[in-house]
This record gives sequence, structure tokens and C-alpha cells, in this order.
Amino acid sequence: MSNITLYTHPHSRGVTVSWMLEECQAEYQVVPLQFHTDMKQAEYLKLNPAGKVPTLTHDGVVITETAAIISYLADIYPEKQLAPAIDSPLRGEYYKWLFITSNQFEPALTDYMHQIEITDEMRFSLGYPKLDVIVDQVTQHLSQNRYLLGEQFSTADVLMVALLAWAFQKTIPLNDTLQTYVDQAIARPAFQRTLQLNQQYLEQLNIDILTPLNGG
Ligand SMILES: N[C@@H](CCC(=O)N[C@@H](CS)C(=O)NCC(=O)O)C(=O)O
Repeated sequence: MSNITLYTHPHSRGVTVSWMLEECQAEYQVVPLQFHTDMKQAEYLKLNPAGKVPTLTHDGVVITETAAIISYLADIYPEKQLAPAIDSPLRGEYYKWLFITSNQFEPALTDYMHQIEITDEMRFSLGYPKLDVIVDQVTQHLSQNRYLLGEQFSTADVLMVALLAWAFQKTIPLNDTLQTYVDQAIARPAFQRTLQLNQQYLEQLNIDILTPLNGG
């Protein structure tokens, strides 16, 4: 039995972690959890006090937060070369894109999806700019680079593509640059395996609607 366990739901950010596990060709168990019930049980809240998925356990280590989990996986599977080496000049760029995606892009996008009105005063102390500023930055970069780090696909792309393919696409149509970027990433065999596995988790939880990526 593998010592990696993923707690997830097939309509959640857990899909991003499933994809990363497949990129790493990891051996792992999956515990699909229902929203509202399983995720709010005392036993699970000990692992993830937010009562949310995903959570990953590995050798007694409990990791929550999608970006943290996939970065951790990149580090424990260095041979998969999904993160630049610690002493690589690209390491800073790698962190930059991971954190822009989770600390700027995702909250700006969710504000937009939920039509949350942000005043200039609020914006001053919020840690992220307007959505279109981030979209322009990412688009401009990807119009000159195949992936966020250049030619090499990385964990930062897993996070960015998952966000674009899920939330963004549901909210605003992708421009040509972002669509090309998403299409080449989701054609990867690991992503295609993830979709098949997701179908199994849906069946385990008795859910019949399959959305391409996260929906929680
Ligand atoms: N910041 C967390 C967000 C986790 C999250 O919001 N998960 C949603 C599904 S995508 C969830 O579990 N929602 C259920 C609930 O809040 O009850 C991460 O990146 O992992």
C-alpha cells in the first residue's frame, strides 16, 4: 500500500492534485469525500480544519492547500523535473508564478465570479490587482513562452492551467493565447488519465455529472 493518500472530491480543486499525482506517476490511495457531510466530520477536520478538500497525507505529514500540495509533490519526485532545482535561476520565477496564481489570480477571479464589488480603498490593501491586469500579464508572458518557465512544463503550469480550464473558462472566454496554452497542457497523458480517474470517483460518490475540472 502506498504511503500517499489524497482526500478529494471529483468536483473540486482536488482534481489539480490528482493531475499532479499522475504527472509524478505516484502510487497513492484516494479517499473521495462528500461535501457538507464527510468533510465536516471531526476525524477529517483534524486533517483539514477548514473542512475542505484537497488534503494529502504522506508518511505522517498532512498537507492542505492545493498549491502547497502540488509543490510538495514536485519536491518529493525530483526525477520528474516538474520544478526547477533549488539552485536553478528559474526557481524564483517558478515561485513567482505559483504565488501569482494562488494569491492573485484565484482571488481576483473568484471576486469577479461572485460579482464582489471592490472599491479603490479596499483594493489598496488587498494583495492583488484587478483581474484584467493579471490576465494581461499572463497572456503577454505566454505569447512569448510555451509554458510559464519557457519550454519546460512545470508544477506552476499545473496550477495555472487548472485555474484557467476550470474557473476562468466558466466565467470569461479564454483568449487565443490562453486557449492554446490550456489545450496543449490538457492533452498530456497524465491529464487524460486524471479525467478517467475522476469518472471513477464520481461513480464511487454516486454523482453522475462530469465537469472538465473543478466545480466545488
Ligand atoms: N485554498 C484551498 C481551497 C479549498 C476549497 O475551497 N475547496 C472546496 C472545493 S474546490 C471545498 O472543499 N469546499 C467545500 C466546503 O467548503 O464545504 C485550496 O487551494 O486547496
